[in-house]
Amino acid sequence: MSQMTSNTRLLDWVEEVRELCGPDDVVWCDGSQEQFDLLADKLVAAGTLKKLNPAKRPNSYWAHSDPRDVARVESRTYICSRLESDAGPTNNWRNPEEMRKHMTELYSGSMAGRTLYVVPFSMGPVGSPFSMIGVELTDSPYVVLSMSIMAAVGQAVLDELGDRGDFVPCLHSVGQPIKPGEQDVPWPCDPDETVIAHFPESREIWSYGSGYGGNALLGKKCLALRIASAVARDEGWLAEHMLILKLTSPRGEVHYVAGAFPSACGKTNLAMLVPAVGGWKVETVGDDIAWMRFGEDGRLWAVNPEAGFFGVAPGTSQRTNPNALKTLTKNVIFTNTALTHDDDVWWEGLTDEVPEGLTTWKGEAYDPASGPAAHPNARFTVSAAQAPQIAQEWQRPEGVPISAILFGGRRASLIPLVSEAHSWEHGVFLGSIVASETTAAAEGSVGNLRRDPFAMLPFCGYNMGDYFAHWLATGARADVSKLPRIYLVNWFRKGSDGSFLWPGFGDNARVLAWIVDRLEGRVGAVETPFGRTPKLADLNTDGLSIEPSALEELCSVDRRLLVSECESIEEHFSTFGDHLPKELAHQLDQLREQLLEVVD
Ligand code: OXD
Ligand code: MN
Repeated sequence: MSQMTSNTRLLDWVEEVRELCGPDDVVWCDGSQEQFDLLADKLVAAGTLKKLNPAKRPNSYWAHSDPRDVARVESRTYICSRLESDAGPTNNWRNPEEMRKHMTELYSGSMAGRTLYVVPFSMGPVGSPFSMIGVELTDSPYVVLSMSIMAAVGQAVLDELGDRGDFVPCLHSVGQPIKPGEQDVPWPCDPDETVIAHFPESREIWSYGSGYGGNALLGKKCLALRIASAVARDEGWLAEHMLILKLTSPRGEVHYVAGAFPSACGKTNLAMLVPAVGGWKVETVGDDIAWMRFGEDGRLWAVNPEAGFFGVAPGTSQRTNPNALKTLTKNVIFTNTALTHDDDVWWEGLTDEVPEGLTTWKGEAYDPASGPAAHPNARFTVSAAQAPQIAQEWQRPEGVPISAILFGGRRASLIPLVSEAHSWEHGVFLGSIVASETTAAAEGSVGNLRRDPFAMLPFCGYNMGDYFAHWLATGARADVSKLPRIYLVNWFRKGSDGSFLWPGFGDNARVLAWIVDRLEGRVGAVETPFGRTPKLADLNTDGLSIEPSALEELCSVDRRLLVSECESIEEHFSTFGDHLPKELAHQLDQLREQLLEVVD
């Protein structure tokens, strides 16, 4: 298809990339089902996709990647700001001019023998004043299909862009040109040279060498988080790695909750939760990203800029996330799951029994001795619109007003099941110290902490210390009575025997219910060093078999463990040097004071 715009900036850029990368032809994506099906057929013929059994999973596909290209590569992800201090201590930095030079060499001729696809996309509903338009130029048809599910794509976006509208240029090449006479491979990539570069000042993304997930679907982590977070700092809003859910109480009260959790902490499960407590309802607005800004009413409103879910498949089951399974019944691209003998998908955790005759994610006959059947980072890509529990207002241009923000990590000890921050500043402190703990089984040592502030460690497009300051400034210019309340949650606390104290999943609704009771002013709380925790009688435990002592332990804070926690937080904070806001150092001092009281 020929070009469908007269936007000269876009036309000039496409021409420039065509000359640099040297594809055989250029195809503009119109967002039609017809074009989607045509590309899918092409990928089936090339061996990249396999069509799944239509009787079991209509219009769905299975892909398996090169084993060297299976996840986001944080070590090769760069923030190329002019000053290194603007990237900060948590990001890899490269001088923008040096990076451009290096990558221009990589891109030179990199699309030979391939087609260059022009994918205009909108993060957020087309036409919403809060949406951001990007254009991804890619030589991967698999990326085109995935982007078409994850964002609004095609002519409508170009129409919105118009002649002079601005967009974020997102250049992507898998980095494996096809030489004349050479046969293509099902999953081209160049892992040794992979680079994912962000230029926050000029708002550009350049990605080379990987065809997988966040490295290649550039609207998600690259645009909607890294670039958007830098834009949000400049423009006074928040671009966050957060789910958004709609919670309706048995009384009919509606509250929208946003939540930031590091990877592997059940964010998608929480966003799609089926409450274990009667009368409560959870609906999904988004499972990964929230853009939040103040509305005219002074409240903080959140938009999910994505149109689909790119979720981790392993561990998803009838018990952990029944809504996800219902969402995945048709129109899905699965990547790196296992394949069943009758052309359906399977992954560890889906069923207790491993089916006979599996093909692994590597395309080999399954042998339990040689590792899992599905890659641990196997993914589903599916439209959010077909999720049965999607909130009807999920694409409302102005978003939804947020009542509460959750921060959670995986902590076997110390951090209570739930605690409420005393203030916005205290909440920012709690967000800044989010961490996940490695387990003894995996690492041979307990208590190995990885701090992941606001779950944004891999996704903040500028200096994380300045990001903390931006959060504090956001609260400072708000009407305090209208700010969301902030909560720290921890579903992963363990007892002395090493088993989880809290059942998690649907039972996490009990914690959400307590939060609503707090928001509605119905219940009191107990003061702890991390904020206010529930009075045990206020937690709804109907139908939950948990010992009162376990519940008490879950909500308690072992002040002795605070000693090493404070040292660890100090060490974490020290990495930000003079970019650390004084307020956070002050919050740490206050935590320490509680410690002194105990030692005295
Ligand atoms: C994701 C992630 O893929 O956070 O959402 O890694
Ligand atoms: Mn994520």
